[in-house]
Amino acid sequence: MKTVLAIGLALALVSAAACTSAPAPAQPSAAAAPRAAAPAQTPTIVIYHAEGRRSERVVWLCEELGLPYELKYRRGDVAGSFADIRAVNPGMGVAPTVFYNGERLMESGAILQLLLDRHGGGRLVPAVDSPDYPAYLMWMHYSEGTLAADAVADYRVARATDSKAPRGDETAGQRAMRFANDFLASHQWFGGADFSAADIMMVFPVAYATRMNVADMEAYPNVKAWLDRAESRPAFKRMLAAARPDGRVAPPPALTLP
Ligand SMILES: N[C@@H](CCC(=O)N[C@@H](CS)C(=O)NCC(=O)O)C(=O)O
Repeated sequence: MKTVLAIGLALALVSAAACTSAPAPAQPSAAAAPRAAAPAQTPTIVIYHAEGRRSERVVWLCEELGLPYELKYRRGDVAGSFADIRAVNPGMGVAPTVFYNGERLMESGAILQLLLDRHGGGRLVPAVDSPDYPAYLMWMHYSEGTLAADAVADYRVARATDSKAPRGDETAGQRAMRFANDFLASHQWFGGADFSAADIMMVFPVAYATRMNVADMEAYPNVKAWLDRAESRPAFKRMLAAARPDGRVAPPPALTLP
């Protein structure tokens, strides 16, 4: 099994933790002060991954935040990677499966939220009271709850019939792409003004819908421009180098174009 250990900013984080762990002098007014969450220690993060799959979101976020992680997958062998995932997560062998301080977790959106809440320090999330926050939250969930769900359903229906790309009336997956494209007509990013975790969540289903020929990227120019911006980030490129060094491996077959 290929194991990649990304150390990123581990040393910086460790030294920062060391600085904050020194005993603080007692504060007489501490009882009256609002309680802030204690800075989280550098966690151990083990990401069970398969190339080109949703586990890339967790790798990308760790790269953005400079969090150290251990990446487990079999390079060039997606079936083998999934066999390893099932060995550690027999009840739900999906990518990502992540061990966070030894606790087994799945659902990429929840894993991203946990890492941001505990280790993000406010990065990649708009402030809760900012105008961008409601849309940020919507797109965080839309990525799996609407776009991925609808695009995958379109794909499966087509595969179960003639394996041809949808033509004629707009499908649910295409509607979900159009709604995203409309939002991006007036916003740079899905989190509003700045790149955020919502963008990390949205890349997978957008890439899936367009690569599988569920939707034609040319019909969604704002999404196309956004994807170029997102994928040009240095952390995305570091993710690719660590998690997809040979490109996509064993992707599902695309639907045939008319
Ligand atoms: N909603 C989950 C979906 C996880 C998921 O279905 N991952 C795919 C790979 S992209 C998978 O493991 N498929 C294999 C299977 O369902 O058996 C998440 O966002 O983490």
